[in-house]
Amino acid sequence: MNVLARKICLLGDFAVGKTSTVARFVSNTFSDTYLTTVGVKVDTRSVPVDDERTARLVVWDIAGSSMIDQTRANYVRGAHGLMLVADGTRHSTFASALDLWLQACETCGSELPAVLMINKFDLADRWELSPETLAQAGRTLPLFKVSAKTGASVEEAFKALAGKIVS
Ligand code: G3D
Repeated sequence: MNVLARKICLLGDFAVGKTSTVARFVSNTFSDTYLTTVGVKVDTRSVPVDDERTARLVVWDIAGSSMIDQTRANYVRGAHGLMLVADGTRHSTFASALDLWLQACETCGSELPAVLMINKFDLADRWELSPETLAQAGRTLPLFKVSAKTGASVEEAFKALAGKIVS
């Protein structure tokens, strides 16, 4: 089995659920107790990509509030892919996720593969994103409606990114 290490960076506004989606993916847990990420947290999990290859995802999660330009540049440098995270209940976080993607690509000087997770699908009745907005974004990049709380589609989103950056 060929094991390929790949760096993934989480990008998204404060409190969209970056830390929660990583915890769901890495250890299948969810905590309601809010603990702000301080600095950078790095977790890993391996996922099979096909019969011959496994991606060892090294997942970087950074505190949004400390994301000054230089920090962000260091954070995304060397990334193979980006997990963009928005909160479906806050429309502004959607535009931010796409902006952060463009800024990261500028920093790295190339278009980084990305997947967009719209988190908090368990609160779908409070979502502020229209089906048209979601459909349009889905034509630009793979989009998953996820819930770190219930676990819905979190695994699928990370596996989709793994497939993108290994293929
Ligand atoms: P961040 O790492 O992007 O800053 P966090 O975000 O993962 O710390 O999550 C921010 C808040 O959103 C937390 O709530 C967390 O429990 C909540 N949250 C994360 N994912 C989900 C989800 O899928 N559904 C719901 N309903 N809530 C979620 P608090 O209340 O502690 O601020």
